[in-house]
Amino acid sequence: QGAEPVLPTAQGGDEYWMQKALEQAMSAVGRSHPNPTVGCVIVKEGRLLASGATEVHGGRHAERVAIQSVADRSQLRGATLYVTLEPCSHTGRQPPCAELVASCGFARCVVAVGDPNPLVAGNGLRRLRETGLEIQTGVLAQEAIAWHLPFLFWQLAGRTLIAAKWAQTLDGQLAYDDGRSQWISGEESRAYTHWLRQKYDAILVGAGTVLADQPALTVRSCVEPHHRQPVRLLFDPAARILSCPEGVWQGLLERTFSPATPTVLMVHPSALEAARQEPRVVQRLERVEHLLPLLEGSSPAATLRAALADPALSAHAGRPIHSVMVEGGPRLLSTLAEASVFDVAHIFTAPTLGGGTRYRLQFPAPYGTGVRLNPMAHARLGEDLLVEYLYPSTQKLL
Ligand code: AOF
Ligand code: ZN
Repeated sequence: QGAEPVLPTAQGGDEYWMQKALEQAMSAVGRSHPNPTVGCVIVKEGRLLASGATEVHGGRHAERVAIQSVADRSQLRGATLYVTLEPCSHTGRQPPCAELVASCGFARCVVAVGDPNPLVAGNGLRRLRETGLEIQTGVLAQEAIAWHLPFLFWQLAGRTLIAAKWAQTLDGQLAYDDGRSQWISGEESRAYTHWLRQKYDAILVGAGTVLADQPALTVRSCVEPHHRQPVRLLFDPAARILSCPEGVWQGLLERTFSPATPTVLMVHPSALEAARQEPRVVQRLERVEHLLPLLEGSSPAATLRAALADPALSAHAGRPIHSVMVEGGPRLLSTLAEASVFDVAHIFTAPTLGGGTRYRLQFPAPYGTGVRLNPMAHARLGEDLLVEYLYPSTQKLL
């Protein structure tokens, strides 16, 4: 902590310290769900005094962690508290943070975004203002919204957030024409993807990707500590996965259906019945622990939405599914993009000209024009550029 630079606590310094609070939250990714992972830092005379992030679900909130880490509470007098989400004002599994913050004698409290939870919704800030504390809101609000999006979206829209994630070349290829996709983005982007998977309750891929890659879809090679594996969802309305060649099936058992985390196979019941005519499919089904029947007769988009709202999904997953990240491939991404199913997109662009035509997003433009997305946060990852975009309908909610 001695290495922290001394910065003025006004304006420019606010962004610097809120960035630190966001980093606190991001390093605790996946730990507190379905409670949002909030970050907090306490700064006095331009120096970092304490920091904290939300503990496991039901555990202490970020503000309490940071405040309680300071042995001599008198040090908090006149300090500034930075927090990525409005301090709560209700008694849940934890006592209200606003009361605790109000009792410490802080000079200022800087908040990135409000908490839309109806139990809080401005009451935390109101409580703090009553005590005469100087409050500043909206510092790094876009970044905080991007970070807290799964929680904010669940509170505001009341349904599962659907995020898209893909890596592409400069000319929009998701794989080279020879089918290779794993070398488009660099090592840093791939490590970031692994880390990002923890932010979502589930990862979803289509049958094409499953059959081509037999992906593990787990959190592995990331630098930050990791706290959870997302549930794996295989979207296979036509029940193609169960009829694959034996070598592919063995790869699937080893990786895609590994015991690391539940894998839910989503199929149309009629397609499953047809596939069952093959004796090996019946045998293979014994190895599939989680099978979710999909609604028949609707578009893929409507089918997916219905499946995500099905309570049977959470039962299979062993956790509430408030957010899902769709990782491809190009066919499924195109189908869902055409139907405007996505709420947010994480798009990695590598400095490569692919020059191919086979693996790209392809769908008729709505009304002949495209959809304009709103860039919320960006990062340079090695030579790649990551931009996180909000869809217009998501933007309207916030
Ligand atoms: C904060 N700081 O770090 C977080 C907050 O059941 P509880 O007591 O854990 O409360 C959960 C609610 O508290 C959650 O829905 C959200 O509104 C807020 N989360 N608030 O002041 C935190 N994680
Ligand atoms: Zn709280």
